[in-house]
Amino acid sequence: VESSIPEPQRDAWKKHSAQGFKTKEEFQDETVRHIETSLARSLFNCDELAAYSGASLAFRDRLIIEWNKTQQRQTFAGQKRVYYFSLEFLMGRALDNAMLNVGLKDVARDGLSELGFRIEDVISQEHDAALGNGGLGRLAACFLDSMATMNYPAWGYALRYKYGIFKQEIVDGYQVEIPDYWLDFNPWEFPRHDITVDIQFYGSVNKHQNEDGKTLSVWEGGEIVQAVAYDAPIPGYETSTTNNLRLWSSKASSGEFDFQKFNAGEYEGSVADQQRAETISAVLYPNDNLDRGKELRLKQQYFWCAASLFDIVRRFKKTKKPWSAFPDQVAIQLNDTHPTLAIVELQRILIDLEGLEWDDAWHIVVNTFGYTNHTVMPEALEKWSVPLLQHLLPRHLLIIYDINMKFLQMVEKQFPKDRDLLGRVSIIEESQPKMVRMAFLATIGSHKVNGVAELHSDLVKTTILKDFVKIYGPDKFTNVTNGITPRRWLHQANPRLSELIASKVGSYEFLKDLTLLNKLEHYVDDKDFKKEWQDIKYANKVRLAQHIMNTTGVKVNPKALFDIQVKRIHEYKRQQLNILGVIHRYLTIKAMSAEERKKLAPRVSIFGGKAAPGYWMAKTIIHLVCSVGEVVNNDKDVGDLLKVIYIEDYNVSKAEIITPASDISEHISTAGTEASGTSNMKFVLNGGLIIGTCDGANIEITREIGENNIFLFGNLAEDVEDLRHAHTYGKFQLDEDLKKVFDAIKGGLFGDAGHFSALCNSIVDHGDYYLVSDDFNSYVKTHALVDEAYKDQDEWVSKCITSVSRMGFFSSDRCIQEYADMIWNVEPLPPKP
Ligand code: GPV
Repeated sequence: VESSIPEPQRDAWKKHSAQGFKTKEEFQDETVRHIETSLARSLFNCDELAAYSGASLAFRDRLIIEWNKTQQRQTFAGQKRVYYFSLEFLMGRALDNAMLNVGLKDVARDGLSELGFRIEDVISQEHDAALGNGGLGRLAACFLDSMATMNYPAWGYALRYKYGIFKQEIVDGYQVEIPDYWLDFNPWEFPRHDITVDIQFYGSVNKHQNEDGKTLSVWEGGEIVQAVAYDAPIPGYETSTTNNLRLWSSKASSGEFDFQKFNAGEYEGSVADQQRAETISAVLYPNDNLDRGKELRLKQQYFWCAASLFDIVRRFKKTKKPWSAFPDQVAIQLNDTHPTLAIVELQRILIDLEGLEWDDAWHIVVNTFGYTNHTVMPEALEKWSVPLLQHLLPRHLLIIYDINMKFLQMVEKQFPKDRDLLGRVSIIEESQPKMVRMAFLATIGSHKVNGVAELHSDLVKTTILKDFVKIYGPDKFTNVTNGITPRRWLHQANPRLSELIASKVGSYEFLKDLTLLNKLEHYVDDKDFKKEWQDIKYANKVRLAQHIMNTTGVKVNPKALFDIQVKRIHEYKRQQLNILGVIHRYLTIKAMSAEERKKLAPRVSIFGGKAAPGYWMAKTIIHLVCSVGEVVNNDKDVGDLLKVIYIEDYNVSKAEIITPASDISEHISTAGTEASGTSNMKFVLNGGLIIGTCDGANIEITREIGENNIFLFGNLAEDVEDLRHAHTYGKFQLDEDLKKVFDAIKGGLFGDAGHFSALCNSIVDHGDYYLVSDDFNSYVKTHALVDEAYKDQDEWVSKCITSVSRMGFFSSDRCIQEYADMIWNVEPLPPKP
């Protein structure tokens, strides 16, 4: 408090308080001032990048002013805050979003235009903030947007990676990874060099007696790394609430940059120490739905959790409230198990540093945390080896042992006769080496556990956490079906459709209450409306065709049916099923007469997505898609009937171009493997239909929009286990049509067949774990239905409009409402009108 400006001087201060621009004139003032001073450029030296930088700094100033007010207001109100812990925030670009959310895009468009720039060109200068892999990271970004829009006092906590997800180049049909150094110029972050936390690693645990004769465990020695805060403002839509995303960057602590070494002539050694500290926040791990157990990743997790908790505890202590009030002030949501160490760290702070009794501390911990699970696939469930934890975080391992012991004692009391149960639910897996099961620890340390779609939440309860349902009862486990923000994924990505919708439903209010889309249903038979709808879709397809032309040199016909699958490349997501289906289509076309070909609807099969750098099968799938494209796109017999495209470097800003341009998109995971999926929602919201399996949120989308408006196929989740069992016991029968496809590949139709043998063998010889063969026939037949349906454009458009009108449920605003009511118990704090 001693850093406040004294009362008598405050009027002078307030007179000069920053306001932020409102009018076009003021926007231009600010933009030009930033270009001339912050960037030291002139009107003789201002390209689009400089214009982007100047405009962004002008908007950042505005956001920071609102940020300051929001934070003061929230602190003063003293109500509970939400802290969303996520190792990934896949934010994409910020300028367009900031312009739309503060309602000044038109002002900026006019202002920039008078200065000689087209707003679209300026916006597209921005480098995506790509601190995430896929759906999990994008969900976190949508949640930030919704929490700010709904005026919840909420912060995100994450790492400030120097390198985001790699950039993908396709070279000769293979994926090549390029490091994504994105911090060269990032106007959106705000360094807080005064907000730092020292984080300890390694060392040992020793017993000490305090004055009262109590034995304390003291964690001593090891090394210290410093966490420095960087803040990014998160504006809500049509509200002045501006929340915070705090990113931690690592550097050597001031004591660590060893001047002794320096004086002893070991300058290089001390610089090396510095760099070693900085590696903690250097790079985002590029794996999606896969756990690799690397030491540096564990260091990232602890570094981020410890810094964030220190920050939260520091803030709580300023309120002077008793520790028992902590869960009334703080809700922490764990985005998957990556931040599970936060549970252990809070327990450590409370018992070792603050002197609370174990049980009192544990009560606070459990009431503070909620855990969101995003997968039931075994290879993606995190485990950390006990020796590694022992080495890196010796005190935390002891606390994990104590948590486990008390938990197992409780279970034993409850189920005295069930000896196997204790081994099954123990946090420690008795393997060689022993492993800590993070999903179990997260479940035990949280008051609520949720899955991300109904089917998935049921699977959580019947598979990986079955025993825990028996122990805690069903109420600890719940579902919050995922959603997406309509601001970015409709209004920003598809402004013309958003405008058309607004003209029919009366206002842009649907962007804040997406259920208002249901008013569109009155217009399903409105001829003029349908015509406009089709025109917009066509324009969006032309835009994508242009992008494809510019980046691949392949000309595609925007009148063809655009069939799109863009997402991370993964065997469970089954891009292999898609490309094998495309080959089947190609072979069918080749076998047709000219007459038959005339009846066929032209198609463009579009793929996009990154493969984890070490995931060979995923890379092989990319190579197969590219190889098929080479052959098909140059086959004169085929012409416009089929084109196969790989869009390089799929990311958030590309998704904003791709999503509005689909006629049909593919969400075809093996039933029971895709926890929810969120791109399915984006495509339907933008007036595309989907072909999909009965998996994840597809099921709920079907329930909302009606089964006549979706193309479902394939085996059900409940049958998957039996089918796999049948494969392993010799009853595997390769689908007839699929065999022809494999014969074509083996015959060298798409280049050296050796490249694809492992991919084919995984299906033919190695048990077809993802049921590609079992679902092939049903997939191909369903695509034939898609072809038929597309011929009746009038009916097709009706299906699209009906679907959009029923998508209200899938707004991330609805998710946040559910989290707030069922899990966090927090209230919004709207700004004063
Ligand atoms: I675990 N998800 C992801 O993107 N990365 C991961 O490491 C894990 C899960 C995804 C799921 O695969 C999607 O089904 C889901 O929609 C998304 O998380 C958000 O919940």
